[in-house]
Amino acid sequence: MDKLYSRFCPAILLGLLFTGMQASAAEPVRLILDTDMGNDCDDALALAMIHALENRNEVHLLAVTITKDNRDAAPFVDLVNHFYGRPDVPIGVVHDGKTPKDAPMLKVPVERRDAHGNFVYPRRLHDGSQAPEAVELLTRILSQQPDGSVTIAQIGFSTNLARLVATPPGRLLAAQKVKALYLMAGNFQKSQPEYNVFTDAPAFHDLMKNWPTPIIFSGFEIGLVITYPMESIEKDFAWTTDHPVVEAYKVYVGKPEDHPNWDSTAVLEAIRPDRGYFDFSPAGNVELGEKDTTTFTPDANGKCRYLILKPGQVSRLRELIALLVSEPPQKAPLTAGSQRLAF
Ligand SMILES: [Ca+2]
Repeated sequence: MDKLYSRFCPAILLGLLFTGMQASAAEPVRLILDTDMGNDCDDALALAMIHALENRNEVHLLAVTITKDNRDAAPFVDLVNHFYGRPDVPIGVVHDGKTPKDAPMLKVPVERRDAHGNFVYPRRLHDGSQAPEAVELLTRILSQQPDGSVTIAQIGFSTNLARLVATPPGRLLAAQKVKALYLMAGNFQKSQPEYNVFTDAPAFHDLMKNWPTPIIFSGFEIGLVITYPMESIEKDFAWTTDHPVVEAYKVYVGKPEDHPNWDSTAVLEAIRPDRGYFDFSPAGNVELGEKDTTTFTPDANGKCRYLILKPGQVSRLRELIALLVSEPPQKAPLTAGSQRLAF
């Protein structure tokens, strides 16, 4: 071994080792968000949290697909993505879907203009009809990903994902590409129907039957307790005068109060599955029960588990989610006043 080699080899090896460790530590979760944006402000809180975690390279938002069949849903998602400096996130919309009714939490920020007539929140999409169909987009995005690499968080109805796996090629694609599916759906404490399930119950039934990967549920009982604090809305956004998610929250909630935050819990666990935020049920199967309730049957070979609240974690999770949701974008927030986009 010559002297030069013996002197530098350990350093090079160490350097390579460290580079390898960094590469492995920095691999972000490849996430697809499927949302009924507009039916509750917690979808907007969850999207803001994803952007904060993407700032930290913990997640890469591959696409957002929407199950609320309303023309303002895609423009709202798009303007939030623009606000956070990620204008290129692909967005897909449901066709012939549920809850087409207009939603003020979407319409107010989508339509608001400044004194010069410019949109306060610039966006690429001005109507959902300008976006591709959701299953088409899911198929394209999944096909481009490495096998077993994608996490999906569904925080609305099962319409899009049930359609994806309704065909053998769709099931095969999901089985190949998706690591796990996180759902905000169901109620595992009480035998009561839950909104995301009963709004498209046939789709939920089909999803449970056909979805090929592990499924982790955040049930109604979780987000009911881990509320979003109104105090955060009032105090944590002093860095901006205009924020589309704060605006959506205020329009939706309508009064100064904490609001249940179901969707962020499923998304947080999807991105940080190893932080011990929750306990888990044993493995089992979830089915559509009577009157659109959800039934869980333990089965060692079952593909489903549901989150269980650790009482000692509630305040930690409320604070954590509020900190992430209120985190400023990495670049200056994109609003009409920032002059970064002329409209
Ligand atoms: Ca939702």
